[in-house]
Amino acid sequence: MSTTETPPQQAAPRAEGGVPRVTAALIGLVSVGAALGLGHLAAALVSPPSSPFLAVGDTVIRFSPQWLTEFAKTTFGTADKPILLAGMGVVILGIAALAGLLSRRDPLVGTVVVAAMGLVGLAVVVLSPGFGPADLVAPLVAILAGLLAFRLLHRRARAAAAPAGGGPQVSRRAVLVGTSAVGVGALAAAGGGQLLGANIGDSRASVTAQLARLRLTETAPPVPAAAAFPESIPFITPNADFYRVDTALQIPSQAAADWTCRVRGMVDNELTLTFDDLLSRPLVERTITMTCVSNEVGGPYISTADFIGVELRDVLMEAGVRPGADQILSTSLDSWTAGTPTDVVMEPGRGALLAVGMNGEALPPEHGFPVRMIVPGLYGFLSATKWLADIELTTFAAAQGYWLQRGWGQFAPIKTQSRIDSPRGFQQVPAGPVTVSGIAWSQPIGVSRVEVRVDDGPWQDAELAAEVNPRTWRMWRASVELDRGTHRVQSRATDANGVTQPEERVAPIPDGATGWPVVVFTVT
Ligand SMILES: Nc1nc2c(c(=O)[nH]1)N[C@H]1C(S)=C(S)[C@@H](COP(=O)(O)O)O[C@H]1N2
Ligand SMILES: [Mo]
Repeated sequence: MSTTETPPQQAAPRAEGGVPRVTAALIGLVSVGAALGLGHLAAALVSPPSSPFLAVGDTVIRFSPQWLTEFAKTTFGTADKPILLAGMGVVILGIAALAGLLSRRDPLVGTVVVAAMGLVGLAVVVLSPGFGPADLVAPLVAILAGLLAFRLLHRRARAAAAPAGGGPQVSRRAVLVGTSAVGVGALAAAGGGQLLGANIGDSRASVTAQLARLRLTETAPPVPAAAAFPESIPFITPNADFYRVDTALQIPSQAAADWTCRVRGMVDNELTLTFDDLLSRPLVERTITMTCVSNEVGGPYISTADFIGVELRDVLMEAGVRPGADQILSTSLDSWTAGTPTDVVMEPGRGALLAVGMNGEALPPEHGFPVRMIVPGLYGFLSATKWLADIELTTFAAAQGYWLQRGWGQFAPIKTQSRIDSPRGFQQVPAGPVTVSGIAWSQPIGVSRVEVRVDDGPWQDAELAAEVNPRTWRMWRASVELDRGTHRVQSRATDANGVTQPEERVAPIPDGATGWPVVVFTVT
């Protein structure tokens, strides 16, 4: 009879809600998680920059307006990248969960959203600088993983939500367990990709061992005790404390054995350098203070290390720079670029390096392993390319480096500056003589004088520690006698030519901050 032949539609009311809300959202989230995780793992195996998640982050950085990158740098400092990635993760997974929620009865919305996100990842990877066919693997793996995870999990969840007899029986518990398992797998894949991508430890260790065995043609004299006062910061910055500034979301990881760098463009003899070529050239060690143009007056983006490397000038002489090639355009493995004035690097005695070592080790991954450029006296943004991949001799008329395109200067020699390190701002110091101390720098000619003044009183000469070389910072201190209460101390440095750092406050953009540092503290 017709009454016993219940049409399937009539059973539908029991499953009307479709997949429970939490499960539905979780399925969206976990599926996109699987796409990101497996995409990251596939990229680590094939071509690390092709990780769709990181490629999207790189693109966000590349196309961010200049005020936004400045805001991020000044607000979050070196945490700006983790914060960007975390923010992106929240947005992407939020959309994914929403897509899951909208697919409680029908997988269409979720399928379309997962596919669309995958296609955005694919497009971003394809349009990234340095794209090659191998870079297709990771975004395609991501799309497949996302769609497959979503369709399978959704089908199981629908089956569990359907009434008994409506199809293959799946318990709700099994759905949650299966979905969670995919989520855990996604996290494991992402973690595995992260580990694999960063694994250049063996190559670094062997470079460190090689550097220890090689005879240097010039060694940096040990820093004399007289170069610092008891109250000074360490003269040589340990690698772990060396300031770090770059646009890299994922540190490029290339083994030294795989490194090559062409020296090409407006040269008579194009060169292709390997890492062994560099080590077979005369190696020099130099103590150099590096500074970032973004450093505010009193800021932390300055550090000093003993760098080991090859004279860049000698390499360029060998390549034969053609007349008119006023720019050395260097490119990193992550497609960042810097345009260095050729005449500065070619100055005899400037001491620009293709550096391979830092404080007795191979370069740390975050400071440019295996090879970086360093030009004493120029801010890093136009000279200190890390993870060096290519050197092209060209003109400023023909090409612009990364930060020049974003409004920073074409020529930016490091400005003479001083910084007060103690007392710290708002510190309470006991009554009696107070020692004010700090650093001053004027690469590459050196500092000849530092003065301090308290509460706009007369300037008084600070005591200078011994100069290590004119390419490094110089330590200073002064003793001041003060009444109880709040005081304001300032400093100013004078370079070897007798030029004093200007009082006028100028922002870092486009070519470096100026102004006298001020510290306010209290004598109790
Ligand atoms: N590949 C690459 N190299 C780079 C950068 C970068 O973003 N990418 N930033 C430059 C800037 S602005 C500075 S100040 C120095 C900082 O070097 P450090 O991180 O070793 O201190 O690296 C330079 N080299
Ligand atoms: Mo910088």
